[in-house]
Order: sequence, then C-alpha cells, then structure tokens
Amino acid sequence: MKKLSIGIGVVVVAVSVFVAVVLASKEGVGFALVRELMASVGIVAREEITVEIANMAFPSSTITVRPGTKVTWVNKDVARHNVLADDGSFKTELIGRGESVSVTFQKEGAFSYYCGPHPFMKGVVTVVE
Ligand SMILES: [Cu+2]
Repeated sequence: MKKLSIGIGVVVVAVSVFVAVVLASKEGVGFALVRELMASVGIVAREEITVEIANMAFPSSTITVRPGTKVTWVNKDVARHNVLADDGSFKTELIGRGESVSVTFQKEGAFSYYCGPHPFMKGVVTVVE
C-alpha cells in the first residue's frame, strides 16, 4: 500500500507539472491556476532562492516568489554583472565570477531587471501572495 501511494503521488506531481507547462505556454491563460499548481509542487520560492547568471544571461524563466523572499544571484561568468530594477526599486553592486548579490522582495508585483554593463541581459522576479 505504501508503494502504491508513493506511485500515485509521483503521477499527481507529474500531471501537475505537465498541466502547468501546457497552460504557461498559452501566455496569460490560466495564470492563477498555473501559480497554484506550481505552489502545490513547491516551485514558488517562499523564503530564499538562488539563481545563476551564466553565459551572459539571467535565468530565462520568471523567478516566482512569495513576499519576503530573498533572491540571490550567483555570477558564473568572467564578466562582471549587476542587477538593476527597471523601475529603480533596487540595484546591486557589480559582482565578479563566483560572487553573489541578494535582493529581498516584500511587495507583490512583477519586477523586471537588467544588467547595467550589458542591458540586453534581462530577467523578471514575480512576487505573489
Ligand atoms: Cu552583465
């Protein structure tokens, strides 16, 4: 019985992820549902999340977090990068290879950001309750 319930759990998670990916691909459609599904499988960060800056790019997918979450960017590139909010609500110092910077997000919203020296590098942090 234990094996069976673990099996069912795995199937439920797999189906949830599949549905989330399908819905997410139809931009905007069922966004709230996707969010809930992602939260149910633990993709929405609640307290702390670390992401990489690599190959002259921020993470390509939106980073979704709960209010109060600390987001840390680790630089894997030789080039120095920083993280600047489009709306000016946060900005970090430049960091070299192996260094990291953090921003704690309190307010709900979608915060797009870019790298000062390389403005083509863009990313988004979405804060949802
Ligand atoms: Cu950069």
